[in-house]
Formats: sequence, structure tokens, C-alpha cells
Amino acid sequence: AGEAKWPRGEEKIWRAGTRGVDSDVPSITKSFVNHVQTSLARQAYNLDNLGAYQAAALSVRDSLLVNWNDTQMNYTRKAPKRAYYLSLEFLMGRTLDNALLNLGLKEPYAKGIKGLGFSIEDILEQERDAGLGNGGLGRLAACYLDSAATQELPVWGYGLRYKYGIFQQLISPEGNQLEAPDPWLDNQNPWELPRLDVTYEIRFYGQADRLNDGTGRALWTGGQEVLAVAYDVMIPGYGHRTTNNLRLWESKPKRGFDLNSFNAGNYEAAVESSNSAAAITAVLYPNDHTSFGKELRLKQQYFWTAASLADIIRRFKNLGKPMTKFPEYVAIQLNDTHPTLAIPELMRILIDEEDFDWDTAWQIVTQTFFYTNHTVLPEALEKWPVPLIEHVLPRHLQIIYDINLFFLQSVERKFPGDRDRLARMSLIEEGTPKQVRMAFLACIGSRKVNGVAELHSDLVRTTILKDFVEFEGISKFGNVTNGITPRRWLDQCNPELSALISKTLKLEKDVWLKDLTKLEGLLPFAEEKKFRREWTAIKQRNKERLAHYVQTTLGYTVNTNALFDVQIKRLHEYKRQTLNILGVIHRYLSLKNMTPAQRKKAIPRVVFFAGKAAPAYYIAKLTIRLIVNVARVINNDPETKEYLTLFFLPDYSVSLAEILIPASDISQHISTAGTEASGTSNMKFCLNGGLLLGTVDGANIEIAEEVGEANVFFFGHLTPAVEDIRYQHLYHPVPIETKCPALANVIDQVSQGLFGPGDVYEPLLNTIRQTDYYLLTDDFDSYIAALAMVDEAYADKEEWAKKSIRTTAKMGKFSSDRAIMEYAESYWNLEPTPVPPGPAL
Ligand code: 4GP
Repeated sequence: AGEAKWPRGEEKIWRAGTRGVDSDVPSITKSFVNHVQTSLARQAYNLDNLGAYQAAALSVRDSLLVNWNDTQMNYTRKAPKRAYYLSLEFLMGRTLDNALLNLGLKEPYAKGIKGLGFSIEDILEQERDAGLGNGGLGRLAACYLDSAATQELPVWGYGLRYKYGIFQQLISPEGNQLEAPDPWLDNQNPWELPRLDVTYEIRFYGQADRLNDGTGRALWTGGQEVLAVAYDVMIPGYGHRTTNNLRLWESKPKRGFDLNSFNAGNYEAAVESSNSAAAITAVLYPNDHTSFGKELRLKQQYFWTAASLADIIRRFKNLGKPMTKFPEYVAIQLNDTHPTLAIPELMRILIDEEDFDWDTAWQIVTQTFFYTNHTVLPEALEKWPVPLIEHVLPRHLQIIYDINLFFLQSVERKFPGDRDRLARMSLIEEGTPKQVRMAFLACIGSRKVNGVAELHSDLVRTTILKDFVEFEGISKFGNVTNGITPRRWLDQCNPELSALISKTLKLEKDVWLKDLTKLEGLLPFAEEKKFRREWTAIKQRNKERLAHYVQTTLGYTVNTNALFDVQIKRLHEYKRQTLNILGVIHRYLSLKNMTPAQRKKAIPRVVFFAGKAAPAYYIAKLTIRLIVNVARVINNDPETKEYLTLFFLPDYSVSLAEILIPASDISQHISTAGTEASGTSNMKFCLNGGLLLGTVDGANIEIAEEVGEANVFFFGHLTPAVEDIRYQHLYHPVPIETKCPALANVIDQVSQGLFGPGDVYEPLLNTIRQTDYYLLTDDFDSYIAALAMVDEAYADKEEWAKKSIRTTAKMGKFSSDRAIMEYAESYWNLEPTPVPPGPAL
């Protein structure tokens, strides 16, 4: 890239202009006070913590924006290949602390803010989580953005700017989950930049007429047009200036307010079209149990993929290259099947707007996309009814049918006469109505497909996409084991441990936080008593911090000398929170049966749960209710409460996870084998020196490979046995009383009303008594045995500390830096593109 000519005015005057905020304390306070007075129009007299947070955020944002600008300018100049991560969820949590860390400005800001009479801790607490996601998939996307920027990779995220993120969870006096909206934007969001000039028109409905001129083109007209408006969120890399972009789309009516209707006295008609446009990005995952909600979800998916593709293509075209070069400059990662409509959409653009023939267009498409699968659970594999797609996206349905036709013809050529195979592999599932199988469309439209942990990727290859592996060859189907960012999940959430690690390794943290395998250097220190004492003391203070949180939110005093046992994740039958709570009841009943002398020998335990249930998921909600009511009884039993207490912490979020994870001694990852694709909180706990109790599933397996089986607690049946066991349940059932008397007893106690009216829980208990699809009756005994082994191990504090240190030391593999580099190298073919020093103006 040659030196560009200075575009306007005098270069040196421009260069003398302010460039963000300098990193010394006086500059920081000056910028802070300036924002208080100008951006917020306030004074020292009336500035509260919230205002101080906003002023600090705006000041930090100034620095981010300078880096952001220089990064984008650098990408434009160097024109590297870029990757785009399309995800319906980005579970970002809070930003200020992370921005300060990545910019290296934590200390001067803390000092500056102190001088102005505020404390940085209080200010950080003011920020609301950006909860634009549900769970693992969304948090993974957020970790990947952090790592991509840290690795200086030209990667942008594309998502939706929901007005309401994941609901706020409240617990009613009976223990029921209630959902309230999460108006996270109410206080204004300093971390986004509206780009009112970046807009695209997105069409829905209308008709698609094939031109029948031999080109395969069609004309799509009429229907509704909605505007997509860009909002940019800055994603700073750690330790250097690369600051990538997360572009979120908001929907707006193309023609806002209908003044004629209004003047004619019809207010409702005047706002109707604008309401229906705004609804598209109103909420994350609208309830799809109504046809309105289902249609809205489809509209969200198309709105987002169409706007993102239009934007990507516009940027590519600025390079002045022909569209045939598109895959050399653009890789698009489909985070699960939600963005799969991008495949027919790119076909539509190439054929109807760019005049390509089918084969060339398909060639471009299948070189551009990459698809990550995040679950093999059949009910989670997306399907869309054909009539719905036909109604909302008539042209796309034609294209999907054409893709299917050509695809099945090629299958037929390879496996002549194999009707069953054609039916199995068709993109269209027969039935009333017919449905489009989105995972199959994503698979055949992509260059590569991957799962998120070794076992899961194997299952993808041997179960849901087996036919496709046989047809397309194994090399298209890979694995990238998930990772987590050590910046947020160690340095930010556990600053004391981070400091101890730096001191012990004699390394600045910016060295090991960028190369997490350096943690191995901790191994020899596991043998040093003094080090173990320091290590354990930090865990203890983190437990006290959690106890303080419980005290202030729930009003309970927590015994911090007890073993802290944590399970935090979405509520789902496959994740088996039910197994955990039944295990807690079992422990309670055992304690009740002991003499006081026997009880004195028990290891005291505090069990924490947190997680949300999907609003329409009845059984998951019943599990929450059971947990809350068991807690009520156990926590008030004077005989046992010294040895066992239990808390359900409402409204699980990224920020709550940051308190819980550093405080855990043991965490539970106890899905039925073969059901949890990877899990990522398992990595976070282990990185913070918490041990793992789990099944042989997902990334648990790879964690055990790294840390050694002696340092994890495994139990339960293995994946290959699960199908046979389910078959036995259906065709040769054995009564629980015979098969697992301990569990039968626990279930009886619940049923008989030990924790409030038992009939409430019957539907939940029946899932176990009847088909027991998730194998609770098969795994309960070995689960209880594993819990006992945990107790036994915890009794030896020195050995436990060794295990804890060894676990942290071996977590290098699970940095999301490693994972994102695997995507960059083996999938996207992308190279780091560092921002040169100095202004890129
Ligand atoms: C989750 C998987 O359930 C979890 O095992 C995995 O770690 C995570 O994706 C990231 O890959 N899936 C989802 C989802 O969150 O919505 O399907």
C-alpha cells in the first residue's frame, strides 16, 4: 500500500488534533470531567455513580474509537481476506472493565476516578449486561470476537440489536420462574455507535416471477420493505491497537409515520407499518409457539443475513474485484443454522442481480461459507415449514428447491437407485407441512463443517450428517474444540489469582494471557506448601465475595468453610440439573439419618444453582421450582443446615458467572453422555482452579486428557451405551425400586410432600419414572459415588490444593486464542493484519 495523498486541509493541523485520551492520570481526569460537563450536562454537585460510569465509559470510548478507526483504515488499505462471524447471539456481558484491561488503562483510570471522589469498583457495578444471547453459543461468539481482535485478525461480527435481550428472571414466592423484559438500552449504551448512513432495504413477502429467459433469473417484487440500520460496537484486542467491529442491525420502517392517516384521524393506521417493522429486532428469540412468533423469527433471520450480506458485498466491491474473487477475500462463518438463509440469499444476489449462471454462483457460494454445528439434539435442529418460507421469502423457496434438485441429482449419480438415501438427504422433509432442513442446507452450502469438541464432531460425522460424509468425503468435516478468553475468565473475574500467577511465573501478565500454555509453569509449584497456601487463600476470598453477594441479594449467611459446589447453565433436561437436585435431597436424607456424632464427620457443602429456563419449557421450570423449594426446607433445618445448604441465584448472567466461577471448589457438568456438544463453563471453572465433576461428555473429555483423570471426577454411562439403554427403557423397563432404590426413595419423598405439595412435581418425576430419556435411573448410583469421592478428596486440603493448581496449569489448550487461530488457519485462510504504529489517518 503506497502513501495516500493527504485528502483535505493541512496534514499537520489534522495530526495535531486530539487523538483519544492519553494514558496519564491528568489527561484521563480531564476527559472524564469534560464528558460530565458536556456529554452529560452535569456537575460535581449532581453526579451519581451512574453518571460517573457514563462519563468514564464515554472517555474510554474515545480511545477505542481512535483505534477502531485506525484498524478499519488499515484493513481498507491492506485489503486482506476478511472473515465474518454471523451469530444471532452475542452474550457480551459488561464492557467497561474489559475495555480498560485490553487498552492497558485499568490503573490510571482507577487512580483518576479516585481523585474525583468515586471508586472504580462502584462505577463498574453500574453497567448493565448486554444480554444479547441465551447461553453457550452466544458467549462463545463473544469470546471469539475478543480473541480475533487479540490475534489481530480481520474479523467482524454481525448480529441483531435487540431492544430487549434475554429476559430478566424473577422467582415467585412459590418458586416459579417469572420473566420480565430486559430494557438494557434504557440508560443509553455508550458502547455502540449508530451508523445512520449505513442502511439497507430488506424485502419480505411479495411475489417471485421466473423470467424464463434461459438465464434462471427471477424478479422479486412487492411485499414489505424494511430498513436495516447499522450500530457498531467496538471490540478491542488485548495489548495492542487492533479494534474490530461488531455490527448489529436495527429494523426501522422504510416509510415511518403515515401523516395522511394520522391527519384523517386514524392514529392506529398511522403507526401500524412502523410497529410491524420495529417488531423485527424488538426481542431475542420471540416465543415461537404462535404462528406470529414463528414468522417473526424467520423474518429476523432473513433481515439479519440479508443486511449483513449486502454490507459484506458492498465492502468487497470497493476493492474493484470481480465477484468470482469473492471467496478469496471473504469467509463467512455460520454460527449454527440460524444464518443459513445467507446461502440462498447469496445465490439470489449472484443470479438475479449479478447475472451469474447457476453453476458459477453455486461455486462461489460453496467456497465462501463455513458452518459450525452446536448440538446433535434432534429437537434443536432447525426446520422451517415450506409454506411459511414460501409466504415470507418466495424467491428463496424457489432457490432452495433448485439447490435440492441439483443436489439430489448428484447423489443419485453417486448412489444410483438408492431411494432411501435420497429421502434421508433431501433438504425437504416430507410431511404436513413439508419442512426445510436447515442443517442439511448449511452443510451442502458450506466449504467446511465443524463440531465444537472431539466427541461432538465425531457424533456429527457419524449420526446427523453421516450420509453427507459418505457423499462429500470426510475431509470436509472437522473439529474445532471451543475455547474461552482468559482475559475475562481469569484476569478480570479473578484478579488476585492472575497476580499470583504473574508473580510465580515471573512473567508480565500480557505474556501468559496471550499464550495460555505458559500456565504449565505452575506445575512444580503445586509441590510447594507456601504456594498452595497462597493459592487456597485466594480461593477463600473469592468464596467470601460470593457469600457477600448471597447475603446482599438473598439475605442468607453462607458458610464459607464449606465446599462450594456450583452448577450454572441453562435449565435443560439433558444438562440434568434434576440429577443434581435429587442428589442434594439424597444427601439431606442421609444427613437426617445420621447421629449428631456421625454428622460432625460430614464435609459441609453449599450447593449453588443458577440458570434460566426457556419461557415455554414446562419441565425445566418445574426443576427450578423444585430447587427453590428444596432450598427452603434444607436451609431452615437446624439439624442439618450446618452441613448442607442450597441456593438458587436468580437471573443468571455473564456478570453473575464472573462471581460464581472463581468461588467454586467443584462444578458440575453432568449431561447425559453424548448430549452436551462441548460446554464452555467447564473450562472457565477449571481455569480458576475449580475441579470438575462430570460425565464423559463434550469438552469434559479433553479437559481430563489435559489435566489427567486423577484430577477430575467422572461418572456415568458412556456415549456408545446410551442408545441401547434407551431401548431397554422402552421395551424392557425395570421398576425404579428394583433398579435404583436410593433414587426411588428420593423420588418418594418429593412425591409425598417433603418439599411442599408433591403433586406439583409429578410431571417432572414422571419423566424419570417413565421413559427416563436422559438416564437418571442409570447414572444415579455412580453419581452419588462420585460425590462421595469428592468429599473424600476435599477432606485432604493439601492434596486438593495440588489438584486445583495442576488443573489451572493444564488449561492452556482451552484459550479461545487457540480456537480462533484454528478457524483462521484451517478454515478461513486468514492472516493477522496488525495496525501499524501511529495514526493511520
Ligand atoms: C451450545 C452447546 O449446548 C454447548 O455444549 C456448547 O459449548 C456451546 O453451544 C458453544 O459451542 N449450544 C447452544 C445452542 O448454546 O443454542 O444450541
